[in-house]
Amino acid sequence: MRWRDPAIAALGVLGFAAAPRAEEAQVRALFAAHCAVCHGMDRLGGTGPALLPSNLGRLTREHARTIIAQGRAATQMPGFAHMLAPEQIEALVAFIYREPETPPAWTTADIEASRRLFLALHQLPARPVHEADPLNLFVLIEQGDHHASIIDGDRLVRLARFPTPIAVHGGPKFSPDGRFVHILSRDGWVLRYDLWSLQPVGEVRAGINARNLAISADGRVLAVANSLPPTLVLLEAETLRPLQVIEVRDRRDKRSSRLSAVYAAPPRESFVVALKDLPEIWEIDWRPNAPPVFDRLVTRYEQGRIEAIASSLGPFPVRRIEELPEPIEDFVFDPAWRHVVGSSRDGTKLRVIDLDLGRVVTEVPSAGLPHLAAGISWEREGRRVLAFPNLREATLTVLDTESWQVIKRIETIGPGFFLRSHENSPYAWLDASLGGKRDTVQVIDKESLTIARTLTPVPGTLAAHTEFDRHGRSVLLSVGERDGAVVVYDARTLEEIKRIPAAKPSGKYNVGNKISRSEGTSH
Ligand code: DHE
Repeated sequence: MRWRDPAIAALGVLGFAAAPRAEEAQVRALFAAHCAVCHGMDRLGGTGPALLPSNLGRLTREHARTIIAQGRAATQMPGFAHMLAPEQIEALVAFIYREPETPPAWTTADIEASRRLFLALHQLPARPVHEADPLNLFVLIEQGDHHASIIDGDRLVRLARFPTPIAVHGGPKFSPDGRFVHILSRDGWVLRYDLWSLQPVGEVRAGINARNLAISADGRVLAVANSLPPTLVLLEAETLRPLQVIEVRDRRDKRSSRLSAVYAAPPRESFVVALKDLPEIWEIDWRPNAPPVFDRLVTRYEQGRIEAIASSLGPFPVRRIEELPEPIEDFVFDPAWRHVVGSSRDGTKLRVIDLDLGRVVTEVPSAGLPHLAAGISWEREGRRVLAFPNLREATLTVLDTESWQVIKRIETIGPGFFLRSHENSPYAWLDASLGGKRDTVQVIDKESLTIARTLTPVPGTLAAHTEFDRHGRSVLLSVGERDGAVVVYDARTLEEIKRIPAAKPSGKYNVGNKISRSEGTSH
């Protein structure tokens, strides 16, 4: 696979911001001698991850220093303490956290050059090579050694395990028939994997630092939201061929913006994109050369009320919703896909944006930095509610989706990241991984909005992401760091039924729940 191939270590040498000349030459020489073979002379990554400030955002300098000195367990990164003096290690740390003088580019040609198709569609079997229910498989991301596992959701056994790009983040996205899964790494690599024949079929690098990806409801187009460069990349899913690279800039072409996230809105036949540095949301029609979303809206609403303006950028028309009070940090759709609920940067306000009218229609005060991407909904007392955890407050917020009023803030044992449920379950599961009780999850009664059970699967060990199987019978919970496990619970009795060993398991994603757009999971 390409991200493991040293040949990808690119050759171009980028400059970097001012440091005294002799020191600069020395650190360059050090980097070239010891690091470039795996991380690329341009620091864009190769067999090792990219070493640019945007890609290192989650790594402290202290940790970086330790990794350079002592290496990184379960990776090919060796320690250099026996070869390099502490000052040299320090200089390398300073170097990799320095912005390049020229922002690195990743053009359509770079994307195309990184693309490899291992197997074409006609070379793949016509039916699954395994006996498991293809719609009850889980894709489990194991960050400990950069692998993914395919778990049979009925027998709760591992069917396959394969290497992924380094540092996979966010939800993989499935083709509408559930056959293919697309996995994205923080360094922008997309891996397409066939869940019927249990083998990777292709890979491409869509950007240098990516946020997330989405897939169109017809399964034909993938959209990758990048931070570096600030682009939205549209790929043909079957071949991973770049279809269009959209530079994210304001209308006057003056300011560019990183992207926060892209999500698919199937009833609208569009991708909806939140911009991180500009107060805009974009909607992109995923049918190439289709009439812009704007034109279709005009037929439904009188023109004067529509504030969005259409602009056409190549074959995929972009509709801009502009002049929002500030950029949207994180968002979730309402169950009707008409509105997005987005949070302000400081997390003190939720803004409900009507996608058809193209403007904010309601503001709701909030606190604790809502994690809206983790939001799920369900029917309660004849009304649909939307619930989401808060990253800086030990609460779960429950909103009414008609009045947009807060029904309840449920106090929990600690701030959490992930929330999950299923149509067939009376419970929602929430971790507390951002607080002192990171080994504990809580099970919330969706009707009474109270805590039904508090579970600590392995005391002292991180317990985080959960996902139900497609029938809502069992719940799989990621526990632990390097030598961790997926702990399986009976969704009704809340008793543990099995442990599947896993290397630092993070997210796991059930095919059936994802392709049916189950109300209890993220999309
Ligand atoms: Fe995530 C999903 C953003 C840190 C694990 N995370 C997402 C998504 C976004 C996001 C926009 C939705 C993508 C999708 O599914 O299409 N995450 C962010 C951040 O902005 C943040 C706070 C900072 C950052 O470093 O980017 C962040 N995320 C983390 C972590 O530290 C986590 C716990 C460990 C990790 O892998 O880096 C983490 N994020 C996850 C996981 C999902 C995710 C497991 C998928 C959730 C799901 O069930 O769909």
